[in-house]
Amino acid sequence: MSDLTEDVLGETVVEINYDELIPNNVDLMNDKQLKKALESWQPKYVDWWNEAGPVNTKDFEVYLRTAVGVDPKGWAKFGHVKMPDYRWGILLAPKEEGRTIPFGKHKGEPVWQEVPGEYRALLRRLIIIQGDTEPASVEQQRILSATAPSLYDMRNLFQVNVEEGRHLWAMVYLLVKYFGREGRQDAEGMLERRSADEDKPRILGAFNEATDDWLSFFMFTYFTDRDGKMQLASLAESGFDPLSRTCRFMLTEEAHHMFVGETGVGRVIQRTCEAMEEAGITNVNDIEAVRKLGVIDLPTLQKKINFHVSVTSDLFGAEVSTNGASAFIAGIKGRFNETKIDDDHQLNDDNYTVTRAVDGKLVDVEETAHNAINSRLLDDYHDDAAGGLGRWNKVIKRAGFDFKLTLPYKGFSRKIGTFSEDFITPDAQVVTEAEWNAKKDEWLCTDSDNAFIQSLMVPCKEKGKYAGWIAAPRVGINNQPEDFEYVKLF
Ligand code: BYC
Ligand code: FE
Ligand code: FE
Repeated sequence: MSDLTEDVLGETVVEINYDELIPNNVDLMNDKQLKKALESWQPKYVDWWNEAGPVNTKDFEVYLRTAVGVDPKGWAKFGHVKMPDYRWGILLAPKEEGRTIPFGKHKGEPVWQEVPGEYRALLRRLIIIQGDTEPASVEQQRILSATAPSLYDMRNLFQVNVEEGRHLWAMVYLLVKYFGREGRQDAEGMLERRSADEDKPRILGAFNEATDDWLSFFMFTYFTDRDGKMQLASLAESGFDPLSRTCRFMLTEEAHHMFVGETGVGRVIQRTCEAMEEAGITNVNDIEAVRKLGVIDLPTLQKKINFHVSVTSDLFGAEVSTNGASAFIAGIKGRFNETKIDDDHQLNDDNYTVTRAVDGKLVDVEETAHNAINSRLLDDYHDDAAGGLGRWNKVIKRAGFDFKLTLPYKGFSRKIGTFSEDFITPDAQVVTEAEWNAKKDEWLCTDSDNAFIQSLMVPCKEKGKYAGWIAAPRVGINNQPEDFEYVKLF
């Protein structure tokens, strides 16, 4: 049996062929060289997964969704899968006939199906950076299954992990298919670097931070996977069509990762509010009293938000960047929602306002729109991230507590870019280094905050049951009943 069929245009293979070692909709069967290169990379990938992926999960059967098509309605099939038997595939969104480069100096020209020579280095670098984050996140999350607060959450973790693994496949496909011998070497490099390794760390800062408790995991999937969304959306606009198509399909998976984060944090907040209500606590800042209930106090949640927003903001690079300008002008990386923006998409005479700290004050400075591409994406990210906070705050308000979670100012605790030398508070005050250090423990988790969170990380493996610090989800995955066995542990 073969699922391989051609679409009406007879050109793009849109169905996925699961008969091959590597499920794909890129007609791998008829591209001998690519097939050979990927089949030689595949066992190394599996070795990497076994060594650096989720610990002690070899025999688990997990209720996973697997992509069976690239049609947005109905691409997923659900079923229990033994983790190492998961089929990582190469899936691109369908080709859009007649697509033209949507922005930059080549705007309006037909999109590239091959790498344009003059942009080869630029493209390769972006694909490597994108690819590197994917296995990095799996490595960061590898120990979490041991302390999962429920089978439902454990399943969500694994779903995110296998899809991040697939995202690596997506970038490796591009490297191997379009960048020859160098690309094949880059593909090897993806499996050699390790998150937080002293000698061979992952490329970007946030991907070397620890994600060793479940609150960090939920914050990561809400805030850092959202950088994934913004970056992939910008790359989905690319004039290099294979990159665009790859990223468009990746974005459909990204939505679930952020759902896991948003609902995860929301359930933590809900449980905390319930516990405070039951205990008759009205002062949400009475951290001692709240922690005695075995739930995470709201001020600590705010500190976690502050941390994850600041390290994720660094992922946007310097606000003012000639790299960002080059990628935009070349038509390689656009803005968020580029094609929906109503302007000339070239921005040759446009400016963008970038904020800097000057003499103890925040001031707005006009930069060329090209140089400020990263700054704009960071601003779009902060707007996008605000939505979930609004919904989290509703949970707190509905429970009758007077407390509001906020996004820290974009300049807070930055290591990269315009604010990297400054000391800025979460509410956007420029202060001295001494003032900042004196207050730091009010804004970011201390060792004792982290130790408290860790103390709650006791696994809960009973069907339909949840650890005491987190509420049950409102609905099951794929509408499964409450006591569904999301992971069969062996
Ligand atoms: N840490 O001009 P600059 C995801 C480097 S997340 C360390 O400021 P540029 C996911 C930079 O590489 C999405 N180094 O920045 C989420 C450059 O080095 P070189 C990932 C950093 O290039 C969750 C130098 O500093 N995708 O998918 O304009 C789970 C100067 O760079 C950092 C992408 O990022 C940092 N934070 O923009 C799983 C998209 N920031 O080359 C997955 C592809 C900068 O001079 N990448 N540097 O040695 C890009 O678009 C750009 O490379 C960046 C940086 C936006 C990251
Ligand atoms: Fe990803
Ligand atoms: Fe993701």
